Amino acid sequence: MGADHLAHKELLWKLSSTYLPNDVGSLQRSLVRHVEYTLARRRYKLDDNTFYQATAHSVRDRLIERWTDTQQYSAKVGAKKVYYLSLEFLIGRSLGNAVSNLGLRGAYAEALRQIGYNLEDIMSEEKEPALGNGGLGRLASCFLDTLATQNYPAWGYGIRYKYGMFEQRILNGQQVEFPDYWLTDGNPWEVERLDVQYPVRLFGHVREFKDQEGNTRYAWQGGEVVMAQAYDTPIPGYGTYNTNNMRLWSSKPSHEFDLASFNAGNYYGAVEAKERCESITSVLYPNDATDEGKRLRLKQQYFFVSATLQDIFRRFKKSVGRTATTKIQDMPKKVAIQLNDTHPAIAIPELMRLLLDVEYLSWEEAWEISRNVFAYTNHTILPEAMEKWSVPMITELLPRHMQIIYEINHRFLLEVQKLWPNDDTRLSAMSIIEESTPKMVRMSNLAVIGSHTVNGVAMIHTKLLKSTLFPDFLLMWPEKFINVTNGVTPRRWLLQANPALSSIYTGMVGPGWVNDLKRLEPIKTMAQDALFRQRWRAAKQTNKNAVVDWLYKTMGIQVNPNALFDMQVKRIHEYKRQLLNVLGIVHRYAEITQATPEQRNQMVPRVCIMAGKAAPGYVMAKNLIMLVCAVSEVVNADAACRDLLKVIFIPNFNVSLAELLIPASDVSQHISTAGLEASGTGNMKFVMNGGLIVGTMDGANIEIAQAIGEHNMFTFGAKASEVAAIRRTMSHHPPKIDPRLQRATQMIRSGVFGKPKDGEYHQLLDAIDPHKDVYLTAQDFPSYLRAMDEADAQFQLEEKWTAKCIESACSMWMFSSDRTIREYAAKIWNVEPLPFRPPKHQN
Ligand code: NBY
Repeated sequence: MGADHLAHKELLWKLSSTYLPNDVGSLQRSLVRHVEYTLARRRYKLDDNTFYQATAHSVRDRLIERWTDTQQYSAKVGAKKVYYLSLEFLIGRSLGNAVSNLGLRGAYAEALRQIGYNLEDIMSEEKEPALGNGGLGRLASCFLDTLATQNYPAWGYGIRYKYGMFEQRILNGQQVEFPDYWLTDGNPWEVERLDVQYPVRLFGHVREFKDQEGNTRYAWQGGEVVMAQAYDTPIPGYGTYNTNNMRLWSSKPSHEFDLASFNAGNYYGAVEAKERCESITSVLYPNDATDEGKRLRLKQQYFFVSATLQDIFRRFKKSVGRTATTKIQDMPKKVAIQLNDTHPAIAIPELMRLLLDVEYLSWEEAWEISRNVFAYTNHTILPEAMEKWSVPMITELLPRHMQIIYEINHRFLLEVQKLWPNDDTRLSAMSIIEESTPKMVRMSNLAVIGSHTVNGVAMIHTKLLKSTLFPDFLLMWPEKFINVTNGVTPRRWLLQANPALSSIYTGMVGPGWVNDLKRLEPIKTMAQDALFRQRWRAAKQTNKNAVVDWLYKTMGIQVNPNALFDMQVKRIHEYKRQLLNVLGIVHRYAEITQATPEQRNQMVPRVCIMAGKAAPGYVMAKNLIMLVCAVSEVVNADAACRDLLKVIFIPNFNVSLAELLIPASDVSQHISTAGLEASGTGNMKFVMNGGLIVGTMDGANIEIAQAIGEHNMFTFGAKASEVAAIRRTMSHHPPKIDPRLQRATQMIRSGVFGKPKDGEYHQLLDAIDPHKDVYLTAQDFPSYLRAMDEADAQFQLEEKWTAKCIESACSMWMFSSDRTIREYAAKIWNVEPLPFRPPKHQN
């Protein structure tokens, strides 16, 4: 038996241990094999979609071998792992990313070409998973790419929503939302792990009892049990074998649940219960900056957190079993959990519950472990975005967690009282519980108290976080608060999105820049080289031409490829001030229509592109889209504008569209009211791709200006330090309205762009009345126009402009997520890279 077993093992090893060959012929055989055996089709001229499926499966095979080996290796070594918990991962399309990270782009392109297919066309067949709202979800995906590339043992955990971010269509000039069922053709990038399922309890009650030592213990019982089913997606690093995992949970009914209802003879009840279970992970909430407080959302959060912690716990305990010297108290040596905003913060009481009620630790021991495991990233200081759950809701859904939260708060407030006796104001500000009716649980306070480190996402944001959101906590724990400025992955946002510029870079400094962006710095001196500037402009023109073709093909709009391409593409929000942009466009339109032919000859032609989704319930944001579409219709039809001005709202902005648009921009706008945009990450992508930005001194714009030089950015507007005073003054001393703003608003109000029946435009414009101009739109209008004029003027100095773009793009290394993640690893997680290298004889 023993000998047999060994022989079997050896044979198995021999059969499975070599990596697949990657020469063109082998790739072709793999493609055809998948067409025939995975997709069950043959002997037809197959469409691009079928070949997309086959290519994806062939690439997936190559990901899986590295992935399983990496995971086995890190388990064997027992390395500390990072777990990035996020309700959102906006991964974008996978095929291009996978072939390029595997170093197989050329080979696949050739393999496909020889059999009559084009890799680019095949890639555009992929439907992108939109499992996130915007910046926060995309950041999580950039982080996963970097974590894999830099060989950190790290997993992402999230939800496999059946319906992602809604599809936006524009019907009659208005946003209409359509469900995004992204799984219609199946998903070749995921592996359903039927062996990885956990029960998750909801509702029920808490039973109190004494254990054998006479300690009071609690058990959470009854209620409903839902199953969490794991789906894994390999996350390949660039130029490394290391392949990490993103594990997303899907909800499904548990068997017990079904049986109970069936046995009670309640067939319809059983089916209904099944539906209820599945609804937990059915849809992504499409709000990017307001807290909806919906019960289903809390269910989602707890469902995903509970499954994730059970999974982490199981893996940790397995490793404890392996080494025998590790104890449960060593969890912080093996596990670092990063909370992406407060959305997964219920993990703090959940880990406490596991340690207290399941592991039977004392409160002090449990709290010590828990606090050393968790860290929390804050992404906003907008009050309306702060998550709060009503105490009655948590009590009903998670009764044991409510008890634990009260206990955390009780012990914490005792500490506060010791530090500041008789300071009730401070006590109520720091309390996890807000004493309103009903009482509310402030998730941000819970997250701060339960984490060892709290970070903001750009310097100014961290400063405001400390001074306005958590000043008392800062006094108590000054070392807890740190800044880690955001970054974006150069793999997707340069190498993949901008092949024209990438090949210039690689030609200059070799391919090493892709995971070491600092290597671009020497190229800055090339800004003085006329020939190089010409090549640079040619690359930009290639990217602009691609957008010109796309606009014509998909929207039937013709634009002047030599115009200045101006873009503002991001979620629609009052604080992001798309209205300022529209008012600027209306002003420009007025100037054009009133200009003499000679004056028109002097004007710089512009293509103004806007895109972004409005949350379905956000009236002002939807009104804004309506106005943009109306302005676009009038301007584009006006012969006076012809080649001088085009206004385009591109529907359904997503990651793939961003990859098309960003490389083609000359100027992009990042014009939030100072102090309100935590960081922004689009700003980084645009500058890396050789665009210049018009921006306020807000978020990461400030650090970008520092890195590229202020002379390379068109900055304007009130500073964050001035905003409060300006707001105070305006109510009694409203500033005089700029006559150009007066004219623009007058045009809109008088119906130049139509008169929608519900006064939508009036609603937009009333909000910038100089008495109550909350977002300082009217206030900043004159300096905004000055910045735009400056951009126009500079754009005409072609050579100087190109030099600015080169200097800026090649100064952006610190905005690579590679730098960001190194900081997280050193300052927060205390983890080291663990490169996995396959045995020599394989590849
Ligand atoms: O996170 C964004 C910030 O606005 C941006 O400045 C920053 O660069 C980026 C990355 O740090 N925040 C963001 O995208 N937030 C959301 O998408 C979001 C999603 C859901 C909810 C709140 C915010 N929610 O409460 O459900």
